[in-house]
Amino acid sequence: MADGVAPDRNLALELVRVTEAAALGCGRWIGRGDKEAADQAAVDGMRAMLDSISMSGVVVIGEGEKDEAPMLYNGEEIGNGQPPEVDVAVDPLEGTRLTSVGQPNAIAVIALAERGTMFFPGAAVYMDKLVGGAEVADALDLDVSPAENVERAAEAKGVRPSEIAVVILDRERNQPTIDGVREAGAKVNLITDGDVAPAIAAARAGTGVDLMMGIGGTPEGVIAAAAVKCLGGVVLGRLWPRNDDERRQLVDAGYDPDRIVTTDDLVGGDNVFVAATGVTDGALLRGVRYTRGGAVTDSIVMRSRSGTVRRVEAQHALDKLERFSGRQYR
Ligand code: VTB
Repeated sequence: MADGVAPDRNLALELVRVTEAAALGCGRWIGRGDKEAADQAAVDGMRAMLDSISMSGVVVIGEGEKDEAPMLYNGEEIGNGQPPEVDVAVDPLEGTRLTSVGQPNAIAVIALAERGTMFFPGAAVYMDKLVGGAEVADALDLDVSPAENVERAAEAKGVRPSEIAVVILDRERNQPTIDGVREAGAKVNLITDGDVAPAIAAARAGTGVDLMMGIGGTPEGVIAAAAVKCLGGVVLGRLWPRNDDERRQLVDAGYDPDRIVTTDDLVGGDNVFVAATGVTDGALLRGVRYTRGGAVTDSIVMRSRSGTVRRVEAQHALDKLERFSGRQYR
C-alpha cells in the first residue's frame, strides 16, 4: 500500500457488537417510564460485551465518577488488556429520558482514539456547540452570530437559509440561538434531549439535519467530535461554565473557558473508531425493532483513518441469545 501500512484490524467492526448489546439491553425499556432501568440495562449490555474486545482501554468519557458509577466510570480500564492502548468514550444510552418516554434520537454509542488524545471534560459540564458537515466546515465560526452561521452554511451548500435545518436543545439558555437561527429564516428542530445523534446526523449527508447548535453536554461534544473525525465536518465548542465558581474551577484546572475548541482539540487522534446503534428511531438511525423471537438493530460504524462508514443491520435471535448467555433480552 502507498504508505506501507498493511490493512489492519478495524476495531469499529467489533465495537458495533458492544453498541448493539447496549441497545438490545435497553430496548425493552423503551416507553416504560423508567430511565434509570433503561440506562442500567444499556450499561450492563455494553459491559458484558466490552471484555471481549482486544484492547487496553481507559474510560475518558463514561458514566461519571467511580463512586456514583459502579461500571464504566471515568478512569476505569476496559477491554482484555491487549494492545492497542486507547482512550474510550462511552454513552451506553444517550437519551435515557427519550427512551423512557419513547421519543426519537436515543442511541448507544462508543468511540475509541489513541491513548491520551481525547479531551477530558473535567468540571466542564456544558459546552456551546456548533456542528456541521464537510461542505460547511470551513464556513462556520463560533465567534459570529447564529444567523450569520446559517447564512454561511446556506451559501456553502448552495441553498437558501430557509432550506437549512438546525437542531437545538430546547433550553432557556439556548433561546438567543433559537431566535437568531429563526431570524435568518432557517428551520429550528427543537429537541428535549440527546444532541449526539443530531450532531452526527449534521455531519452526514442526506439526514435532513444541516447544523447542530447550542449549549449541551461537553462529554456529548467529545463523542460527536469522534464521529465527525470519521465523517468529515467540524465541531466547534466553547466551554460554558454555569457560574463563577465553575469558571474558577475550570481555570484552576488549566482550562480556558474563553477559547474555541476545535474537532482536533476534542479528539486529537487520527485513528478514531466509532460505533453507534439506534435505540429509538431518529434522523441518524432506526431504533430497535422486535420480531417473533428476535430483534433488528440499525448501526453505523466508522473509522477516521480510512474514512470508511458502514451501516450495519443486524438480526438478533433473542431466543438463542437468551439460551446461551443467560441474559434476559425481552
Ligand atoms: C445535554 C445533552 C445530552 O442531556 O447534556 C442534556 O448534551 C442535559 O442538559 O444529549 P440539561 O442539563 O439542560 O438537562 C442530554 O440531552 C442527554 O444526555
